[in-house]
Amino acid sequence: MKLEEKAVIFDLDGVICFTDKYHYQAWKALADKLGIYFDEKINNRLRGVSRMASLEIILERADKTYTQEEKEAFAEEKNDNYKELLKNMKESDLSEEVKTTLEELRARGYLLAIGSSSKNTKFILGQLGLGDFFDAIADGTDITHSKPDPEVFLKAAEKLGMKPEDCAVVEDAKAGIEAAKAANMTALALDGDARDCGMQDYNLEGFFDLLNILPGAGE
Ligand code: B16
Ligand code: MG
Repeated sequence: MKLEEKAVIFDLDGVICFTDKYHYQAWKALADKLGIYFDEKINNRLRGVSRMASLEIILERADKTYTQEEKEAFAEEKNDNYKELLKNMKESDLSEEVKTTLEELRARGYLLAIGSSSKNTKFILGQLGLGDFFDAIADGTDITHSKPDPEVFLKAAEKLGMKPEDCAVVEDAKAGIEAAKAANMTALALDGDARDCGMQDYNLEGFFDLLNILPGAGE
């Protein structure tokens, strides 16, 4: 398959980098404190889902209900803990495969953007040495509706000045593939439940496979 798209929008967590273990540690600390069962399988359901929606998934197993104020305090506590853990991320956490593929796509003339649910996107990109790399960033701070709503990808396309149909999206989560299709974009599944959801246009063999299907933005 060869695509004719002119721009590529990347999900962040699970595509450019891997923060799952930090999300897991921070949510686990909160769940343990509240006496709620939480494991890595439940953590998988949080991929691509917003912070408050993630909390609601964890609270499904709580034996009491919490007020909105309490929930916001829980989310803030988790995020403070998570941000401390993110300080461990460094430039060497960006894989050579991701780095060289991104550089080659840029050399081939593609516009490159991030479309992430995370409100910590800019901090994470900075830690990875990608603070100034992307042509546009749309993240959790730009949107009111999280994936599977298409808002974050439509916002990224708008910031790039591109039509949705000229954008391909790279995602690891089902919610992200659904969002890409709802945005009328080409959905490329990299991993995880994105590959199992049946809504994607193409399964990537790995990040480098982008170079096989994206021959050049002007071609
Ligand atoms: P934050 P993505 C998502 O990022 C994560 O996959 C998801 O697990 C997390 O809950 C969400 O960001 C919000 O993150 O708490 O940092 O705002 O996959 O859309 O890049
Ligand atoms: Mg993701």
